[in-house]
Amino acid sequence: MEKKFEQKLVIIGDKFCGKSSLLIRISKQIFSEGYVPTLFENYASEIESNQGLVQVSMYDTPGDDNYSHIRPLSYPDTDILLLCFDLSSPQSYHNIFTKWLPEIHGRCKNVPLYIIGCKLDLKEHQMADQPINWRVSPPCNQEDITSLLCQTGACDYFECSAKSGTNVSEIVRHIINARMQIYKIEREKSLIHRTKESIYLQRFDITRLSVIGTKEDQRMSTIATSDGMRTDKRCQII
Ligand SMILES: Nc1nc2c(ncn2[C@@H]2O[C@H](COP(=O)(O)OP(=O)(O)OP(=O)(O)O)[C@@H](O)[C@H]2O)c(=O)[nH]1
Ligand SMILES: [Mg+2]
Repeated sequence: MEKKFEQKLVIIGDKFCGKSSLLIRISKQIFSEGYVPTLFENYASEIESNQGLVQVSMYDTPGDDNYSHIRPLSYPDTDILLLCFDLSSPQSYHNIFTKWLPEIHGRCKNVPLYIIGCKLDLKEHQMADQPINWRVSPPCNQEDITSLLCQTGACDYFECSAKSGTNVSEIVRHIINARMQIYKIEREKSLIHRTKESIYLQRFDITRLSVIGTKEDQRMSTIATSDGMRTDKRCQII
């Protein structure tokens, strides 16, 4: 049977920015205009990656400040963190820096972070209609994206629309493939480490066997050092 990988994905960001809608689009391929504030909710999705099938458990969190004290319960053992904002809400972008990055600091160490601009359809609509007055605007070119990634430590920045579905599946596939690539490198590193360890142990055992086989009055004194084996000069048994 094909081996399934498991990944825990957690989504955070301001209330009403579109987190639940994005997870519902990913897991059920539907969109609803209605708004039901989230407390905690889980969704699941199976994604075909370059390393095989990945079972992604998606943890939806409340953006409401009233739940700031319980939201961190979702953070332990996170494999992927999505930090969302609403592309039609300057405040939600501003809050990435003032609220969300401070909240995850120290709680999600070494977890790949992605910044997601939600409601792309509204951005496109409003750009034509009445431009949004941003204090600090989200990136519009590769240079801006690089600067945002440097400031936040995020792996990447994407924009999508849960309503139209634009970019949603592409983003998910990209993120899961990137995560599985890291997993593959980590696994290869640990295999190399284990192989080195077993060579070390074999050498140690062989030396001990030869020690048993030597004459009673003489013995090799073998000293294991952290950087390998060192065979000392023959010494007398007392
Ligand atoms: N036009 C448009 N509206 C969206 C999109 N995504 C979400 N919405 C709407 O925005 C509102 C809030 O969406 P939610 O997904 O519930 O927001 P949330 O971030 O989960 O909010 P909390 O659970 O309170 O933290 C809802 O009315 C959605 O229908 C989108 O891509 N485009
Ligand atoms: Mg929600």
